[in-house]
Amino acid sequence: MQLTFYEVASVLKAKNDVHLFPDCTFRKAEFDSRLIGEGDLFLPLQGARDGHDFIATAFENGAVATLSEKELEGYPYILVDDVLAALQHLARYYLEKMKVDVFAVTGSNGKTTTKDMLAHLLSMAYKTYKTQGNYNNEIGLPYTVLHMPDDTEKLVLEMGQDHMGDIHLLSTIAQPKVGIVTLIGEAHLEFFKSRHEIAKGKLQIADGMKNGALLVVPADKIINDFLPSQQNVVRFGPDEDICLTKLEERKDSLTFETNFLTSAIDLPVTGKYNATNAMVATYVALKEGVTEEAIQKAFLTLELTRNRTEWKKAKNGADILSDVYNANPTAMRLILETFSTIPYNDNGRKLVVLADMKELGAESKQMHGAMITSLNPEILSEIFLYGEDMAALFSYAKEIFPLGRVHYFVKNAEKDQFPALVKAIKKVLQPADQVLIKGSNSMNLANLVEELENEV
Ligand code: IGM
Repeated sequence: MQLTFYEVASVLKAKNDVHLFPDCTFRKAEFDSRLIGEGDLFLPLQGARDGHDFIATAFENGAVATLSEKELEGYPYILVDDVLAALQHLARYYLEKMKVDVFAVTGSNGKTTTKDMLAHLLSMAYKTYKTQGNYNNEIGLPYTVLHMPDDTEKLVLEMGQDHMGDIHLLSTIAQPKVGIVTLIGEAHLEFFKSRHEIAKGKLQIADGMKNGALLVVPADKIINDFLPSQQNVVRFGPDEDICLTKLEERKDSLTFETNFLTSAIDLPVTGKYNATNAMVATYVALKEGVTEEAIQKAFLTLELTRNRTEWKKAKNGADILSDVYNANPTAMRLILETFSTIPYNDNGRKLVVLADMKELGAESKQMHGAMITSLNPEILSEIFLYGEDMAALFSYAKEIFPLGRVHYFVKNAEKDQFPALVKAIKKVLQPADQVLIKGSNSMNLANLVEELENEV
């Protein structure tokens, strides 16, 4: 990362005298103290817990400085009013300093695929970096910016929206050269009243874009009210500015032609929506000077990232909200709160399966127990807890949930009740139910999701 201590202090208008501390160049910036290494800047964000509680751990792990909203003794720090606002401000400054071109992708569906495709095509001609995992919110986006390699030329950023105004903020930080909206969906995970409101929120992608910049959007009429006049708007869809003119689908691949390419493109993935996503990525890559030949070649080696949080279907029809790769207290609380807010299926219930979050250190049991404030017995019908540290949450949950509605399963060096966990869920899961499944990767909940997909 090309940022020095004094530079960051000056950009953020530090409220303390940083010249009491030696200057240095930061290696990288992290908000999770577990990821801090030698030479890093710590960002104490407010998550499920206050990041300021982990400043000492960050320094033990090698941090050379931290941002802070409080005065500190004994550590080099930069005093700011609001660490999150500071992170966002720093990301904006860093993009300008590093002179990278930003490509922003949003949309209810297909944004991850389109981002991956565009980044892959651009990487044929440029040093390209992109959003990793689900780092597409007001924390993840600026974090992604600070994590781009020093030689990055093109940066492809995914922008997620949970609330009105989210995309406005992200676009203002990123100031994209190109904006892409993939689809205005019904997305049941979004806190929006109507498709019209969703469209309004997504079109805020133009808010940080310069006059004349390229904005690629679907032909969907719902966005007509929000089309900006200052940007170069290109619409995609049948008989629109850009469109598919031919589509051949096979078992595990597809071929398409468009109204702007001279030859056909082969893709090692299926689904018409993927042809559309690929067409949009191709259009933008061509505009950036990637050749048609390079694009054709690139698609043959495309690898798409799996969505970390995804909706799946159990064999009996129940909806599974699966998030089984990574866990920290903030992410677990966020998904519990989101899951609790979405509408029920007709006559359906909400069930929750939570497994241990790993590597939380000495306070781990306490942090697991604290999840109780995100478990509402009036909303959630049944709770399944799995793993050693989840025992702490079990002891609280059985106090507030009706008898028999909270189940606990052991997993330790001696004993693993995974088969009993699977059996218990299969016994109660009804076709109209929704079930949230969340825990650290090493808890192997991916196997549980697979079991439910195959047989209930
Ligand atoms: O939801 S997130 O994962 N997110 C990341 C950005 O992109 C979108 C999704 C997320 C967010 Cl939005 C915000 C925060 Cl602050 C994650 C975090 C986060 O990393 N939270 C963390 C904690 C909390 N609360 S990381 C972490 C804790 C690690 N920490 C425990 C608390 C380890 C630790 C344990 C014991 C100690 O004594 C010291 C450290």
